Amino acid sequence: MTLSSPKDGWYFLKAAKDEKIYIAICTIVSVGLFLLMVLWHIWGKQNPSSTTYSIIPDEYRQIHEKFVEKYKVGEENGVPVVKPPPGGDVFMLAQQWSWRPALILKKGQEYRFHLASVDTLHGFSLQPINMNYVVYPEYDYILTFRPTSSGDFRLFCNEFCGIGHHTMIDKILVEE
Ligand SMILES: [Cu+2]
Repeated sequence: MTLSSPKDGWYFLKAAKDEKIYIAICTIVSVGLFLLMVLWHIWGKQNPSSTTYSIIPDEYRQIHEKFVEKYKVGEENGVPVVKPPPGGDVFMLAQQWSWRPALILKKGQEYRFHLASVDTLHGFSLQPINMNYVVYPEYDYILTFRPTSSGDFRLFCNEFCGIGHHTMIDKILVEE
C-alpha cells in the first residue's frame, strides 16, 4: 500500500533521457556479466561439468560392488584397493562414513568417474588439488577424469554428515 497512488496512465508516459541512459547502462552491464559467466565456465579454472542421472541407491550399491569385485587388487585397513582399466567406469560410493574404494590410476589416462551417495549428503573433496563436489543422495554424477600428475592423493568428505564425518578419508594413488 502506498500513501498516494500515481496518476492514471503513468505507465505510458515517456521515460526521461537520464532514465533511458540508466536502463541502457544496466542492460549492458547485466548482459556483459552473463557472457562473462559463460566464458569463465569455458576458460576459467572451474570444476568440470558433470552429467547427472538419478539412481536407486540399492542398485548403485550393487553396481559398485560388482566393479570393486572385478578390479580389486588388494585391501588397506579394510578398504578395497581397486585398479580400474583406463577408459573405463569408476563407481565411487559415499555413505556414512566412508568413500570407497581406494584407487590406483594411471597418469594421463581418462576415466569415467561416477560419484554417488547411498544415504545422505556428502562431499567429494580431492586434495591437495582442491577439486570439490557436493554429492546429493540418489544421484549419479559422471565426470571425465584424467589425472595429470602422479602421486598420492586424498579424498575427503567436506559436507558434515554425522558423528563419523571426519573419518571419511579415501586414497587415490596415481602411477606414472
Ligand atoms: Cu561427511
